[in-house]
Amino acid sequence: MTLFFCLFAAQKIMIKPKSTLILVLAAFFSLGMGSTPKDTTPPQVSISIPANNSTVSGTVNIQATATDNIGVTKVEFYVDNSLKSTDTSLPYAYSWDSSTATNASHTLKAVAYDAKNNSKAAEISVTVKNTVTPPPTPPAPPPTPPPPSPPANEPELAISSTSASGSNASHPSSGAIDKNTSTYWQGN
Ligand SMILES: [Ca+2]
Repeated sequence: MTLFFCLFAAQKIMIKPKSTLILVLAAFFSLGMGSTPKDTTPPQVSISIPANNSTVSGTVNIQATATDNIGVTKVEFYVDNSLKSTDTSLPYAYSWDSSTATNASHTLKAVAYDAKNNSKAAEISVTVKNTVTPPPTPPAPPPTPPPPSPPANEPELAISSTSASGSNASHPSSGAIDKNTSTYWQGN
């Protein structure tokens, strides 16, 4: 194909130099000779740390190993399919605070890219097991003061018709005659 265009171009050069130049340039770019080589090969990637199906806690250093036929441009790190970090230089790593995750199984994924955006993913599973600190016990409430005692009852005065104080205390019942004073008490 290249030979065809070269011969074609050479033939045209001798006849019409200006239009031939356009043809040569068109042939040059149509063959991809002026651009970078095509890369359809995706990178290779794996998660080297931590080990698959391992139990982790605290801050977890996740490391990925990635290679490509041309060159790796970046590695993305995902936890449960949520993008957490992108690393563009070696070593491809991400420090994951596992205390932000539940004590359960989680998926860690690394996706490597090359300059042509070819990508490859690698996944592992880990079980998070962090120490769960119980919430602090709230301080005991202050003792409840005893309810105020009702005011002490004053001694009841025994009031009766026969014990009432005053001069009437010894008054006989109405209509009686006090023999001592010969006074007739009118009932009131
Ligand atoms: Ca590649």
